Amino acid sequence: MTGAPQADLVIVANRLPVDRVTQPDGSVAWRPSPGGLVTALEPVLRANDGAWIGWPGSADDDEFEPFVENGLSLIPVALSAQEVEEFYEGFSNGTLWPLYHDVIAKPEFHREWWDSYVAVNQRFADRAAQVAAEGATVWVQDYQLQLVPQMLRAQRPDLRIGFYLHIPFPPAELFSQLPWRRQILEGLLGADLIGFQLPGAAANFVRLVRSRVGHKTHRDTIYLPDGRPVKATAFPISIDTAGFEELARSDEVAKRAAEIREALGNPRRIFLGVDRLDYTKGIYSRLRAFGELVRDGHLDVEDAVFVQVATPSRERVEQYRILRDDIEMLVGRINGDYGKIGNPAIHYLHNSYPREEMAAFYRAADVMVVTPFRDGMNLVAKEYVACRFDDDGALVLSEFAGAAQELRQAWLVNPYDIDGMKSALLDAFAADRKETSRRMRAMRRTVVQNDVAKWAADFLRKLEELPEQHDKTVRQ
Ligand code: ADQ
Repeated sequence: MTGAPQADLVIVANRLPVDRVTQPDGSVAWRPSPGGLVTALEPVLRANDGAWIGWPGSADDDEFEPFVENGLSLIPVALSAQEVEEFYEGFSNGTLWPLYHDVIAKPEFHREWWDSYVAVNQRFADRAAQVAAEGATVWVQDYQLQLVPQMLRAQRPDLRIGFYLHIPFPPAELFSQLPWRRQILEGLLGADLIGFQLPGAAANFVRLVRSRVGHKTHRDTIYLPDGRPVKATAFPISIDTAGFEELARSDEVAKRAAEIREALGNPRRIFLGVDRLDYTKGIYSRLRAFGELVRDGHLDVEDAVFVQVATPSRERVEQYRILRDDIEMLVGRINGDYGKIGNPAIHYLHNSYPREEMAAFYRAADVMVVTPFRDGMNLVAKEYVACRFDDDGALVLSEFAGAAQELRQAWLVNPYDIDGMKSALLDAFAADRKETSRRMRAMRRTVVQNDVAKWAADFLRKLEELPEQHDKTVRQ
């Protein structure tokens, strides 16, 4: 065992909250990749001698020593190139991701991928077992690590174990396709508390456990044969609302937002889409809907422009390459058919941007268009709302995004219904200030009251409250 610290709170996630970069002289450095999760957990981690276990993000056989970055204790787990292919791109993103998102794409089932998933989960569990102090709390994150709770409990029954699934949990009819369905359910049941984005996902899980594993259940509680209860509960995730609002209010972002509007030719309305380039996000259908509105003369390219920011994602997975080609062909076709010199209908950016630039996009946009076919939550919708401190701007939101259960005042759409999306886009385009303010004010209340810090605190509090033999508690 390497000289890892003993931690009272351990986060186990596929990725570390830093990226490994090799500098020109060949030495290794770490660049923080700040996301909502680390922002929310940082204070609790610091207060509890916390540690974060994760993969540094590049395939390499070297095992790195634990290190401290920005006061956070980070513990890297190495993946070989073959494991990146089989565990990460394969089982995680080629099997579980499409299966858990309503089989929008066809999941592939390969036994070698599963073997690799088991081996990598075991490695993460072993590392957590070494690092966690007696009676510590371990919080495992997301679909890549669903076997870790059980593997960890087998070695360390003294631990308090939580698990959170960031993506949807599918209905029994779909989940049951998985050849390893029972192992996954049992893997998760190693936790004391399993968090989901929505109550429906938690109910799917409880129902599956009852029918496939045969355990007794009552509401959100599952009773294991040894008497240990497991809770399956919804904790809708959120964002660093105050942080986004502060950014959006800054002079730099105001200036940059004005520059963006200017560069776009100061159109009457700017539509904005921001997504990882993923087939669940509904980018193609939304651009088609917009293109048809321009084609049919409902929108004029001098009046309305669509900015689509697509973050490069999973570029080595075949389905993602095909999707990128399809979207880029569609953008080219729409611009070729309906654009004018200096006025393309769609501005398409395939790039990642710093938070400041994202805030400037949100501030510049009049209509935010978020139309996934299925999405655990969708943070982009909440980030847009957080940045609209002037209570202006319209949100068009898919009813199949988890966020739709909270942001009821958005223009809700069914992304499979292109005509329905067209009328929602037009309504949002034409809405007057009174209407947009009424809706935005209500949505802002929700996002201000429920930020990511509250999400993390609610989960950890619930985990602490569970009637267990544990005696240590996490200081909040
Ligand atoms: P994702 O599928 O990645 O997350 P989402 O919730 O929208 O989806 O989060 C994307 C994040 O990436 C946002 O914070 C956004 O600002 C950022 N981002 C997007 N494009 C970017 C770009 N070009 N440059 C920089 N940043 C960009 C998964 C689930 C979601 C769930 C989250 C959190 O699929 O449903 O909401 O986890 O649980």
